[in-house]
Amino acid sequence: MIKTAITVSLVAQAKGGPFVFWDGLESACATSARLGFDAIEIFAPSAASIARPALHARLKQHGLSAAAFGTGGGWLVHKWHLTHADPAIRRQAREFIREIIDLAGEFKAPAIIGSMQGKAEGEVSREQALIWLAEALEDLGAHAQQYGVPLLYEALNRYETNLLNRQLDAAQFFEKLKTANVKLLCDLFHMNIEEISNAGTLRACGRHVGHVHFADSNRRAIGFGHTETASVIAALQAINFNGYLSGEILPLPDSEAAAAQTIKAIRQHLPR
Ligand code: LER
Ligand code: MN
Repeated sequence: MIKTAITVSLVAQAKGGPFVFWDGLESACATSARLGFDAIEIFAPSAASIARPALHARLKQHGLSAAAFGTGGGWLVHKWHLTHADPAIRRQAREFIREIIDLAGEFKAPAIIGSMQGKAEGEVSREQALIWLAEALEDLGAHAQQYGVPLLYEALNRYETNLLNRQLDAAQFFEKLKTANVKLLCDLFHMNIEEISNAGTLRACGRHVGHVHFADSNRRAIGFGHTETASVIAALQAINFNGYLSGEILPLPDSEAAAAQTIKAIRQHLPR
């Protein structure tokens, strides 16, 4: 069954970014549960910043799960990433992500590699960056396996990275890895920039699709832009997707209205 989630950012440096809730875990959990979401997706500054027993208790109290944990705090707070020219920074990036995989694993949730993939620039060729990215996905994907969750890799649009911008290119890249535990995070906002067809791409990626950032063409809640949603949902059903549709969107006109529109749009297509 397809599940529903909404994003909460705990990272001050992410201000202005595409996250719905910004006022801490308690209010995010209370509003998400009241609106009927299954889970929250958490963007934290680091693994150590999360009080684990308190988060377990809060999720339980509200009947919520953790859908996923972002790792982009490593980029926003420290400017670390996996394809940096400096080997010490690449190592710090990998350890930062490994710690979030361990945190997320405790919540039976996957970690997401988005902005932590970095990009090819300066003395680092794209060819070299893709070798480092593959090494990191191999290592971290295998590391996540002990928790029975995948590692999510997000192909970002051309304005954010020059590594892998299209979903099928990323899926084909995974097929060269020894681990089968790396899955796609398909963000419809990035797909609207890069793909010929959102639905056709999801169908082509099939079993590789692990998580969806449910965002409209303008990065607002689905229904507030011009993305054609019925065909996307039909494609996800056709590939037997049973992960999360997670609203990683701008909090417009405000957080609660963006979250309410997200769940309304999902229920229009997937009635309970
Ligand atoms: C993160 O999920 C994302 O979509 C990126 O645009 C953040 O840089
Ligand atoms: Mn995203």
